[in-house]
Amino acid sequence: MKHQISRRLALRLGLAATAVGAAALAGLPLLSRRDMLAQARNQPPQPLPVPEQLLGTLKDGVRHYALNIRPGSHQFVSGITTDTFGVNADYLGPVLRLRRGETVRIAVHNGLKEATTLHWHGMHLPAKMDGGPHQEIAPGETWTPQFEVRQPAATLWYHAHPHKRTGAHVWRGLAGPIIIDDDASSALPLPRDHGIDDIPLVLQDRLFGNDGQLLYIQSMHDVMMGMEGNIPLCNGRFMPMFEARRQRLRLRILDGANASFYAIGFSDGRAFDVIASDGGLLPAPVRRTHVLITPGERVEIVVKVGNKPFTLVSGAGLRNMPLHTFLRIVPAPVLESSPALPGKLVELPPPDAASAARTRRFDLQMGMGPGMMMGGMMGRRSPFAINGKAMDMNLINEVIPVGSTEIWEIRNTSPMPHPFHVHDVQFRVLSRNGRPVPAHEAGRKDTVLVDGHEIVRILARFDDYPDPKHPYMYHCHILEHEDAGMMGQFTVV
Ligand SMILES: [Cu+2]
Repeated sequence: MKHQISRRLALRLGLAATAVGAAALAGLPLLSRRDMLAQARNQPPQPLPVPEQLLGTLKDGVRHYALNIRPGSHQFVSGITTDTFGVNADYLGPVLRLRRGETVRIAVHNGLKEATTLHWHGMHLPAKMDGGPHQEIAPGETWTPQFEVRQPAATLWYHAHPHKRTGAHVWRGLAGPIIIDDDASSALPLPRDHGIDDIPLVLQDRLFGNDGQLLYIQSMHDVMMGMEGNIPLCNGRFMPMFEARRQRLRLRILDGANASFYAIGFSDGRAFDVIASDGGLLPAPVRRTHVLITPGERVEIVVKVGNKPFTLVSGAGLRNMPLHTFLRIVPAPVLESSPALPGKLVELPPPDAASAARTRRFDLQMGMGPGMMMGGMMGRRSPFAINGKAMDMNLINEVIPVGSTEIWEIRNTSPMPHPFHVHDVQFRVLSRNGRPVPAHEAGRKDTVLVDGHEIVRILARFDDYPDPKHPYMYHCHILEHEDAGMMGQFTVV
């Protein structure tokens, strides 16, 4: 893994520690990482919160769900109460469980005092159901999108996506997992008992003041680098513990951070199998000891438990990377058996680049000079742009004919890595700097890391839902970059 991480990326992974220094320089009160760790050590072991599943109610052939966005108060660390936002909960939200082929209707109520939206990250659906910045829900209002689930089993997620305030709302807690099931995945002998051997894990980090409240953007540094915290969180809790009762665990891992990259692995260096990427199952399990995930990305992994406690960490054994512990896993005295992992999972033909009608180029731009910084701060010109333009709600940047297949060439003109996300589609990654990507990145994806000065080519099909009026978004998934303008809009017509 070491050799696969560039120096730029290693520097980026080491940035979390500098957030504390930046806030201290700004003269802000801070509960230090050491104080928070001391507090945590004094608490009894905290069980892993497993989000409840929302199965919906079938009525006249449509499955109905209700999500209530609301303010809350939550203990990330035992004994410290923090003001938060949540969805049907104080912080984060339930698992929205969908089935391929069904039509779903989701009543999203906004119980906040400010407008927000809820975006279905990774879903293929009509643009006006997408929950992007154009589908704003006013305080007290309910938005009720309806769509058919037309894609394979996968772990997706939902999160707030209001114009220029996505970072602030997600930081506060507006996010949750989506799990899609289908016949192909149900037929496989994979762990599938929610909360027993099939666990969604939302990995994040947050920065706290010494009053225990969340601190958000304190300086231009936080915008330029993205907002990183001093405390790692797993399902909204600091270093929780999970008691494993079966021999194998399936972990559906989401990088739900605003800006942090996590090199996921286990404390004892044990290998695990990656079985799914963002958009669903891989053709076969891929054996790894580490997987890098960046904001918005998901991996599903299956790990053998064994008879000793172990921890899910980021950065273990990797030079120049901070070590975060996300989850402690403790085996029960006697483990129930799990079926062996199948050697083959689903049919997934390799991408056919020759089917592309055209290549579209996207230059990710991040002005680094003092002039650009000042311009950004004075509101004259954002230092963040794609193809020379910062996000403009009234500008459709790209128009794509329905039914077409395209290569998108994403060129990072900055030294800083950016995870690039496209709404509506699950794409395939063709190459990174002209070279093929590793097997765990070669499946269905909706978010892909573009390292500093790297060129990544992806292949996407825009199959249906033509609508010249309602756009989809593409953007950097470092939320502070997105909010600062590294985003554009496309329509399918
Ligand atoms: Cu970015």
